Amino acid sequence: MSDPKRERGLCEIYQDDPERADHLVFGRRAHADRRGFLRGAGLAAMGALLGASIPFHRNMPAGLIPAALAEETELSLFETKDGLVLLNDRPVNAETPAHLLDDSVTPNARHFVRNNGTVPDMALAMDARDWRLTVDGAVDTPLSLSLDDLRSRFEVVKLKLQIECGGNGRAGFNPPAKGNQWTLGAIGNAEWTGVRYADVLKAAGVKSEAIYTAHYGMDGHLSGNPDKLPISRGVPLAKAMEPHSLIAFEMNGQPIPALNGFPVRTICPGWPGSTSQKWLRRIELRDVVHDGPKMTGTSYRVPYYNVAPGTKVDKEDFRIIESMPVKSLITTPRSNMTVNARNLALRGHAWAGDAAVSKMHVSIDFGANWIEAELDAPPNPYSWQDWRAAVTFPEKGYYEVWARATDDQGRMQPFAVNWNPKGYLNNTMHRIAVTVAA
Ligand SMILES: Nc1nc2c(c(=O)[nH]1)N[C@H]1C(S)=C(S)[C@@H](COP(=O)(O)O)O[C@H]1N2
Ligand SMILES: [Mo]
Repeated sequence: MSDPKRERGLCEIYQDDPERADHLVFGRRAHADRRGFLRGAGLAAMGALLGASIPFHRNMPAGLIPAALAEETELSLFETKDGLVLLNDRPVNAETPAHLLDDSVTPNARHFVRNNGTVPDMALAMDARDWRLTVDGAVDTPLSLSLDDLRSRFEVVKLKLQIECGGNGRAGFNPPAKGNQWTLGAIGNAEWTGVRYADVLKAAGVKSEAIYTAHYGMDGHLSGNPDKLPISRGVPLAKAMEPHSLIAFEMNGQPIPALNGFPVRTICPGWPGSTSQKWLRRIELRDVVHDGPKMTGTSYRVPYYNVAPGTKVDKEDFRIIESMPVKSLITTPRSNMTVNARNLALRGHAWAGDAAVSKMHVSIDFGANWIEAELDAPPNPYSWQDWRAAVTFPEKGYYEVWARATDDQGRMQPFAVNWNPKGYLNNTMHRIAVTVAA
């Protein structure tokens, strides 16, 4: 993939700190060979990486990153992911097949990736020494915090939190909506370590006029224009002050992976994933609703009334999506299984944005009868909840298992969800196919 922005970024690192750049590009192997960059072991290592010798290597300036590698670095991060389906490589977008989301806590390698721009150099280098978080705008005392400041000045908390892309399920809409054609897998529930968003804002002193937050990340715009941001969203002050909204620096006990926002991101759980800003560098408190890229127009917005499929809707009639709706997944078994038994154990997870899930049902007869599943309480609010059920098929043949969660407000997943122009909030029931052979 060609990505001028990223290539320039790497060259900049080479100029500033060639040792770190070598480490980033070649890994530990070339690290010690820096002075012999294009001789001996360094040359051999580079030849091996390029898969060919370099006839003109004597002319190749030290500190020049081979174009072949510059172009591959970001996408090669995708190799740290396990079984994800790549929907787009520029920007990188990848979802997790439902059966790979079986764990109660989603491993880093299985957490989906939704990028709007390019991964910043700091994340590629996994080096946060120079990182600072600025907190400014409508605050009494603007702050500039290092990672150590975050850890030492605030209480550190660990929470299991679900992040779901607002467009998860978009592939199910007809007429189709533009954008990534997510099926089911733009959802994850990792354990995040960080500090409470509220504690950081309180330390800065929230001015009375503050009503909305603005999040700024370090990722690059796809155009390569350094003055443009790929995405900058925010939340109403009340959501930021919610005790489960975090400024997180670890994912499942590890530094946050480069693709998922190293070194620090916001987590505003239960809301569209776009409010959980990756590669965070600045939080601004504003006295108006934030108007950064992907906050305005029809981004992450739906009409406030139902419309027929394909309807053109006036821009004024769109509202910003806040809580995501009730939803569930069947993670065992995977769809399209043939089983040689009449009894089948099912399990999965259910979640409901700001609400909790109170009931979980499954059906094996296209929704004519519903069997109540066993549903666990969440380990903490905003975690998804595990469920399990056992079903018995009356005879051999083709079946579908349908799963339906109900939240604590009595709202249920629909069989078919109302269409909207940008293809958000698809929370139709998950259906899997099961063939019973015996
Ligand atoms: N800086 C930045 N933050 C971002 C994004 C981005 O492109 N840049 N994508 C957002 C969107 S749309 C989603 S759904 C989540 C996805 O988080 P993940 O990639 O860790 O799964 O990150 C959000 N935060
Ligand atoms: Mo998203």
